[in-house]
Amino acid sequence: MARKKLTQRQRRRIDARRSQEAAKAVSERELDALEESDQLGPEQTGIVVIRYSNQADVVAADAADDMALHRCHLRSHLDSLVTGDRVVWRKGEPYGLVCSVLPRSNLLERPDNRGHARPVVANIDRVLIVVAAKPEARAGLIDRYLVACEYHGIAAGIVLNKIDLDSEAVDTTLKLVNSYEPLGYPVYAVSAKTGAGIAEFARHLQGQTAVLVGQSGVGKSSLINSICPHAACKTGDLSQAKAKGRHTTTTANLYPLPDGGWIIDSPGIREFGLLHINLEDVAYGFVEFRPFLGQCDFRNCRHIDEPGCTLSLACKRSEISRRRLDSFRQISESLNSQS
Ligand SMILES: Nc1nc2c(ncn2[C@@H]2O[C@H](COP(=O)(O)OP(=O)(O)OP(=O)(O)O)[C@@H](O)[C@H]2O)c(=O)[nH]1
Ligand SMILES: [Mg+2]
Ligand SMILES: [Zn+2]
Repeated sequence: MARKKLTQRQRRRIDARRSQEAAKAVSERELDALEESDQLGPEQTGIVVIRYSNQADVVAADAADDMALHRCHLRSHLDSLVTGDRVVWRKGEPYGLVCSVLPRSNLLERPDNRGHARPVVANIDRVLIVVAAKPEARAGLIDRYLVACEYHGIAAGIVLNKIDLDSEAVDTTLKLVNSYEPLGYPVYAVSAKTGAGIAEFARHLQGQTAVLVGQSGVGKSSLINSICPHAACKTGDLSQAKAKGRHTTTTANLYPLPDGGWIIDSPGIREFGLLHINLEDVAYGFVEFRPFLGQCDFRNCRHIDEPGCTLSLACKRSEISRRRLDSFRQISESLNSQS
């Protein structure tokens, strides 16, 4: 059945009602009373599995004993809590309480509709960029993700999913993803549908916290389902006509891996803004450019058409690829139009 579209007014009314309920649900005084009552268990460490407006689902950090999700209230100072955060929390029925957040090793953000940074996931060991032949992989998007990973100092890898599809399209995409391997990014070619390459991929994930990112419809949730038998992530059909994904996953969600470690499903995104990142950081985010940086004739060289630009020269000598240099220039242009 087709879902009816809400009018703006209806949506505003719903939002207002939700925020009234939220305000009711988390008065600090009630949380004080809860904390002082004997209804909560002892403090323990946990990991945020999914974040709701004023609550979060938490799993015990030592999940080997207890894989259950515990819905918890949040103290008001914990407003920026995201999936992957390590927290101190206390078990309780029906709700436990998150008392504090432990220091983060990193935080990935993306811009919201107004261009403000919105935190998405924290404490990531590895970002895995998932692409497919359908929806068509966009090299520029891969590069933007990689720049963000390099900026945050997070290891990255590339996963080509749906290798079961029509071989010509898969070959083109494979060529693209394989070009990242010499740059130091591991590449995996898999099919969530047939299971090809999945066992080896899963072995590489063991013991880490990885987040799957990438366009909607590339099969991030399907991959998690094929690796974690109990995950049961919702997956969505691709619109055949446009070969363009709709967003099925709407919030970041963490799943335990069968042999230890965690994997995070994230909502598909079309754009990956590079907030707060300047041109130098972008250039540094192209790892193979690094040996050439700081050597252009002009100190403030933008590496576009300046004379004596070592990047342009390196490209002419095929020491860096034309495609990656063009991609760098596109990102640099988009930074200009942001500021
Ligand atoms: N042929 C083929 N189809 C796949 C494969 N993996 C996923 N799909 C299909 O691709 C579609 C999208 O899969 P999802 O797992 O929902 O994609 P997603 O990346 O999680 O999408 P969002 O949640 O919207 O970001 C579904 O129809 C899946 O059945 C695969 O390996 N081969
Ligand atoms: Mg999904
Ligand atoms: Zn230059």
